Amino acid sequence: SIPQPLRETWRKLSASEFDGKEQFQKEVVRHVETTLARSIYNCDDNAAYSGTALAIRDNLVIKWNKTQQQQTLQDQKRVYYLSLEFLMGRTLDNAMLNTGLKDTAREGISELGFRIEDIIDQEHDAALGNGGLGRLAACFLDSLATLNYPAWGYGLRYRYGIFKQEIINGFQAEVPDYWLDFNPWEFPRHDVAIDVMFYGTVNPGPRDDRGNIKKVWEGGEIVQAIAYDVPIPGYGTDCTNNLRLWSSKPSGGEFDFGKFNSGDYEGSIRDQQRAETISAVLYPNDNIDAGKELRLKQQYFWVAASLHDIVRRFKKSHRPWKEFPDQVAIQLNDTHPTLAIVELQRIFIDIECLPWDEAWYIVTRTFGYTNHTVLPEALEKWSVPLVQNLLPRHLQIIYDINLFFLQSVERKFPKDRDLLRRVSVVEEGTPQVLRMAYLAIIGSHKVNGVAELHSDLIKATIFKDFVDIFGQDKFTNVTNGITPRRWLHQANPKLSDLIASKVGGYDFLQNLTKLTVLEKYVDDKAFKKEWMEIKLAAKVKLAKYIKDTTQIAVNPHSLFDIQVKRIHEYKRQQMNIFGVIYRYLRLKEMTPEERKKQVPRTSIFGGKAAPGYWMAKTIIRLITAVGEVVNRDEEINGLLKVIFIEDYNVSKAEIIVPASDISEHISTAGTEASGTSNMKFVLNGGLIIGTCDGANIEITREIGEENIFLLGNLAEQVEDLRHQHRFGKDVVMDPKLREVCDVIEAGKFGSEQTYSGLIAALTTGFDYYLVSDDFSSYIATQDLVDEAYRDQDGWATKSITSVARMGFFSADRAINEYAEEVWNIEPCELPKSGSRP
Ligand code: GL2
Repeated sequence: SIPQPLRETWRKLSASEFDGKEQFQKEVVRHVETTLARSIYNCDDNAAYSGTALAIRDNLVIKWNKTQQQQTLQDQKRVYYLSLEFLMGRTLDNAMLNTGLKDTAREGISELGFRIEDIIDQEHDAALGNGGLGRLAACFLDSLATLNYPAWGYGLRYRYGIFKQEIINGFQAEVPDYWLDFNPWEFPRHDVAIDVMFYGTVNPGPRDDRGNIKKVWEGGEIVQAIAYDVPIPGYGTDCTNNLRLWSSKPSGGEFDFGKFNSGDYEGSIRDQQRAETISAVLYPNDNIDAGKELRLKQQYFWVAASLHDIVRRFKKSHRPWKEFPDQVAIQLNDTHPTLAIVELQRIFIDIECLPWDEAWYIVTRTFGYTNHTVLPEALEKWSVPLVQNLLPRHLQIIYDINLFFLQSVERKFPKDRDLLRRVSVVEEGTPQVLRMAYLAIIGSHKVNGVAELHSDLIKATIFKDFVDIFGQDKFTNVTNGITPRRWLHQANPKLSDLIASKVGGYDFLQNLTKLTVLEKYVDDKAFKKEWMEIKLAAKVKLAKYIKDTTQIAVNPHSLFDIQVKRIHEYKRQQMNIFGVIYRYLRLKEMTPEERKKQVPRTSIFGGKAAPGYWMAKTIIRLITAVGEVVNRDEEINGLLKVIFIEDYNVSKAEIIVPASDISEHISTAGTEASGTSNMKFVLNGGLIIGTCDGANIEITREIGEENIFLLGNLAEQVEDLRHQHRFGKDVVMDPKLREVCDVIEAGKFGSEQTYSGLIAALTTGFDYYLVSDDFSSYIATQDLVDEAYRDQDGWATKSITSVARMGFFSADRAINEYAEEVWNIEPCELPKSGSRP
């Protein structure tokens, strides 16, 4: 750092934020001309985007530096959010809104000859996540900064994010998503380089102070982790937190010069590529555990680098180790970072030479674990031989953690051998596997689910034994939330402005319960009219997007029925498309007079299927095939359209979400842990049709049963129904569904063979997801939706009332709950802009 006497000079010269339109313009032009080496003659939208992003970034960086200095100075407890996924989407618009620069930028850029919307549109999404879990992490970062919490995110800097989806001949094809050609939002920190070891052996070393023989893990392959930092601005505050993403590179040089010089060019770069492969690509599975070695490498690489960083920061304070949990809270976003528990224990006992019990006490007070799923196929299990080979020392520590845990269980529940078998981290079998969720529970002081039903379910089912062992208090619920900044203010500025005009300004964006004021206006005719006009404008915008990208014209006055999310059997897009087919069949039977009475509908789908998930890909194919038949059927034209929006992602969601009349959240009860798009749609004045699952239940409680279309069997009925499917006598398919299947099997949507798996899942596959059981209820509920939509005034009432009651679902509320119940952290107030720490 700069010597004391010179600091005054330094301070005088210190960079300051631009202020006002002209200074902004000056910065944009300067960046276009000098940073990009472009000129007035070749500045296109893309260059204008880069110039704008760089100008906004300059201001952001100044706030970011101040925040980091202040947080270091205050030296409070921090939270570290470990997530393998951060589905950030675009940054520029969000950064402008959060820092209050949007209006300045809009005007400034327009005088330079560009439209702000076109510029925003140039940005590539940062798509480092699969779906809800990754987007939740991004919303949480926004809230942590907005609420001034000292918090860091830690993740991986994938060179390729989630693949880009193309629809070719109706089928999904995957294209790599290389997003880093120009990314002004990251700052490489080549000085923050951490060596991470894999493989190797564990050997006896020298004796420690207490005379015990130390274990030395050595001789492995070393890969370097390089930090890339991303500033995360809060809304209406200068607080700008840090997201640190690790990139892998070979340790000790680019490539092997020995091999290079002897002519072995391929060999010389092989190690480099091997190292770089670790952070090369995001695994594209949502709610499925693939168990691949490279994935385990990613996990350890990220966890080891992050913990090294956290421990190093703590050591700078020269506090005793026992104060570690008073300074550090680490949240495990799902089981993906569970090795952090083992790594911290390893650092304490092998490197810092703490006694086991002392170390373990600190470890367990540091971690919190969030469970995001009960689906058995998503629960992570690592094969013991794999871990033995890749992380031999960690396996020993896991065995010890497990042994001491099982001994404590034995003391509490003597001779219950089956209990010991059930709760052991090591599951017997060939090969043995490690149950990561169990390890996460044992190593954390709090375990939470993400919606009330989900938190109750994990306590009653997959983690029941652990509740008996550790007691109720260790298990809690934190219902998910979403950031209203991105999902209302940014995505739907007109609605945000209208709301602000009624609830007394934009404070509601930081205190979402202020939305309740809107209830006063549910009978205000002028307000309702404006409300519905804004909804229509959003539908017109989406219709234009659909026309531009698919050449299909949809009627913005039709009922927009939207289901956008990852394609998964448990989310039941198949039930939706079966329902669409059923509707089509009814329309075909009608006389022209009867048809005139029908509510026109546009069924919109979007979402990616995991590349290896064949059934999900078949569902996409059925949707596109139904579209091909229905959209060109002139007889019913206008009454039904079926659209599949290619490559659904965060920036597309920002167009789609404001445009929905009804959105579908129809998972088999008990399978969707929470869901968060349900919250986004309702916050934008869309109604929902859904099952009693995940956060739908709490949404119903908040907005009222009269404002939601619920359907289907309840979670507590699911097991019985599944049993009946397998062992019951006269199990017959719902007749309406039978009719739909017959039409598919008759080849109406192309070769029936394409769909044989989908039909078989309902019949010989015992209909695990209960499509047949819920189908009648689904169809009947869709009829109620039509009925309600005919009454546009009543619809507007439901829409406004629902928005007014959505305050609970702000991610700010969720973060405050974590801060209080799990992390025990306080906000860090920054001095007002202008003054220096
Ligand atoms: C998920 C759940 O499926 C989803 O219901 C939940 O809203 C999110 C965030 O808590 O987590 N779990 C999971 O593994 N993925 C999710 O989206 N991928």
